[in-house]
Amino acid sequence: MSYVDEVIESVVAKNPSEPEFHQAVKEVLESLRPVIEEKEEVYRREALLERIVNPERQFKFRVPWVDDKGQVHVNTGYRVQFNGAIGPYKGGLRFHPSVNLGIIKFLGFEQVFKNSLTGLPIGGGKGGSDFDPKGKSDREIMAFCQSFMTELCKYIGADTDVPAGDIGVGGREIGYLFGQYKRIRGVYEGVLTGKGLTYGGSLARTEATGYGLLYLTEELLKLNGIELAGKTCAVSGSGNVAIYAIQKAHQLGAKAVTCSDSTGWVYDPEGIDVEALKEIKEVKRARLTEYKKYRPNSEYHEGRGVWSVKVDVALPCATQNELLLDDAKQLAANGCIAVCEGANMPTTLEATEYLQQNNVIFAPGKAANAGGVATSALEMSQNSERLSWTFEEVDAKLQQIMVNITHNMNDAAKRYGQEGNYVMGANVAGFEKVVNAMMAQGIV
Ligand code: NDP
Ligand code: 2IT
Repeated sequence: MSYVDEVIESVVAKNPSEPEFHQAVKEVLESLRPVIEEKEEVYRREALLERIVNPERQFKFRVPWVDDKGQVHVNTGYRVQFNGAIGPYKGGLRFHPSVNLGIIKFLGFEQVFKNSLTGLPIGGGKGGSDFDPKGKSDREIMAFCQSFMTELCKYIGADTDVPAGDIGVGGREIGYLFGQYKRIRGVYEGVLTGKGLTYGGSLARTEATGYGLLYLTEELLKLNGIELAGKTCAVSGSGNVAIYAIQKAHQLGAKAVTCSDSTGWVYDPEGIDVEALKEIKEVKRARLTEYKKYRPNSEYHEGRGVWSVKVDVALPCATQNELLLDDAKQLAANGCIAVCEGANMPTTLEATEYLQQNNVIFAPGKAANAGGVATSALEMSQNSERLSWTFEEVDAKLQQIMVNITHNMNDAAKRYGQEGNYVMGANVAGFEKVVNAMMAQGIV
């Protein structure tokens, strides 16, 4: 059996009930086959792949908190420090009832290669909790965040592990988490990114993932001789990534006509109204049913359905496995040119294969959504030098990073004779740097 197949088999056997982790490992290792086969003997002797698929360490802890009625609840907290070969562990925290160790491991594994692709010195990690922030008061959110950080603060630090936001964790949560870290550890340091601008946050971090997604999409289309301006886009999700993806799409002359949340989706043929969306989601923290009040000509539908709309570009920005084989078929049949992933692993393996086989340009999340973590690394730089850069400075660096990622994944795919296979290109480009660093640092 080939080394790749052996390792995939052992990951499945040793990590039962973690299908998302299996999926992420398969996607990466399958596409790295030619790279690994070139050096199979060395890699085997070094147990390189076994080291790559095993987190360096993982923490699981109890998070008790009290609700507004005095009832005590207990959630589970996680932090997985996946790979620290190229820098301090870096990656977001997710608060969502679906969170379990397998989800955090898939996200941490992806993060290792994504962070490497940014070209910046950050290792890979991820954390979170099965806590559900929906419908909770501000005080309940604060109580949870303080309890979560009381445990997490033992394992993190500006030079060791630097968490940030992800699903269910935005500016409000980062503020409460930072306050509690500072209170317990007594250190004012850049231990989290995505902080508020008055206490060490970076301009453009809020916008970075969505903006970066569009910078990469524009560059990738350009490489393929296509202009983004004038194209229509379907966006899923209506959170941090989706909102700023829609905003940047409009700024670049494209039109985003959909968005969604976990209960339904909106079709606005005139283009999604970003200010309305921001007010509904960032201020009122309400459902998308509200959108029609702002835009009477739009349609609201229950359930899922954004991929049924005829568009040129699809930008999944909600969650994992939200774009299925049937959706891929429908998008391709409707003439969709490109799918670029704003979320982490939103497209299933079968859907990805179908899109690639049907000549739909496909940019994997670890490249396409890397602008968020890249700007987090820029926040870390600013914290280290105790300075703040202007919005324009950060945004220009973000643009350059996304352009570089686009070319690096394109070149890596070409080097292995698989031009246009950006899944392979991104995995190869991300893997090479991490493996180099690991080999140089010995068996650790
Ligand atoms: P938010 O919490 O801000 O928004 C998430 C959005 O996705 C909401 O509209 C939410 O709807 C929807 N959603 C979440 N889970 C589900 C689900 N199970 N089914 C249907 N809809 C769902 O998160 P972000 O925008 O930050 O994150 C979105 C994606 O982007 C995630 O995959 C995340 O890992 C990835 N990402 C985020 C980065 C960042 O900087 N924030 C960076 C790189 C990637 P509802 O509110 O109804 O739950
Ligand atoms: O998936 C991701 O890259 C993030 N949620 C952002 C991580 C970060 O450290 O900014």
